[in-house]
Amino acid sequence: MTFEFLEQAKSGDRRSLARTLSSLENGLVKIEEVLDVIGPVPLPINSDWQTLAITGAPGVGKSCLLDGLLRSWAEKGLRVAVLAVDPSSPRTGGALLGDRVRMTVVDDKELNELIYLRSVATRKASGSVPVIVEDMTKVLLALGWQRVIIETVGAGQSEVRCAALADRIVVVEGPARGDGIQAEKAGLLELADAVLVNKSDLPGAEVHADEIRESFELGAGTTPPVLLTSAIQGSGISEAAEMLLMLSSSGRSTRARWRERLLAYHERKILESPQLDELLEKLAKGSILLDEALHIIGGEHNE
Ligand SMILES: Nc1nc2c(ncn2[C@@H]2O[C@H](COP(=O)(O)OP(=O)(O)O)[C@@H](O)[C@H]2O)c(=O)[nH]1
Ligand SMILES: [Mg+2]
Repeated sequence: MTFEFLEQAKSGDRRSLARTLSSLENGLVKIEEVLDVIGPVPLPINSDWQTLAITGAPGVGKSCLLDGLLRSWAEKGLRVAVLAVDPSSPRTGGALLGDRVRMTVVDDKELNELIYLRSVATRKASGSVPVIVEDMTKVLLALGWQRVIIETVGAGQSEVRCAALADRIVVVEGPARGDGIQAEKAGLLELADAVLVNKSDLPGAEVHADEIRESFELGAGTTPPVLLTSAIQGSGISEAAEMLLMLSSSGRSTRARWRERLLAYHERKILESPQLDELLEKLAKGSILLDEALHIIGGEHNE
């Protein structure tokens, strides 16, 4: 089967790029088939990251921040693509509308050539969302997008796993709400290479930044940078853009990240097993045990 749109995506046509990504999302093509046509994922240059996750609770201002960050990066001539993974939008099943309205940077005629925005429709997606995001990221990098940003809500296993795919993770927080840093937040902060405390125009932002810095000081290794930003007022954005571009991995998050990647990889193996249907059938009938099913899936790849 030939996929003409892959060739067209390779020559820079955005419609064909969109079609390629949708085809991955809907399970109509395999990543290997796509890369066969468009070419391999380039290796990173020096120690620069290729993928950055922006994660945090809904409403903290990730999309607004990204609008400002993209502007700064595009002004430097970087080609940046964004994958917005946001299951919270009821209308689209992704965040297309919600995100597009605030992304003013794409209205800029000089910069929009350098920016590509795409939402991942998490409810429509056929396979596991982290797997789809991983594949889409590969395609974007292979097509010459220099950096890929993954915007994802920092709650829920699938979302955390999407973030863990990235080379670096920035956690976005809002002002303090007087409840300190509870377990769920601490778990997310464990993955952070940097933290942006947004809405610094509102009271409590500095207090919260201090709380986060203190919690980092308790851990081992270098502490991730914690910066204050106001996406609405535009303050701290160019500093944050600069800091993020140079960001090295904090090291302390490495284990937690590999844990998520290992789980995602395992899930992928299961979902992509050619015997999955058959095994589910047998499990349902009670003719095999879970252990046996896992063993069969594991064995497929060692033959
Ligand atoms: N006061 C204030 N509001 C902000 C700031 N950044 C974003 N917001 C508002 O917070 C809401 C959620 O922003 P959005 O970027 O969609 O958050 P996301 O869900 O994290 O992507 C919107 O109403 C924004 O206008 C900020 O720096 N200060
Ligand atoms: Mg958003």
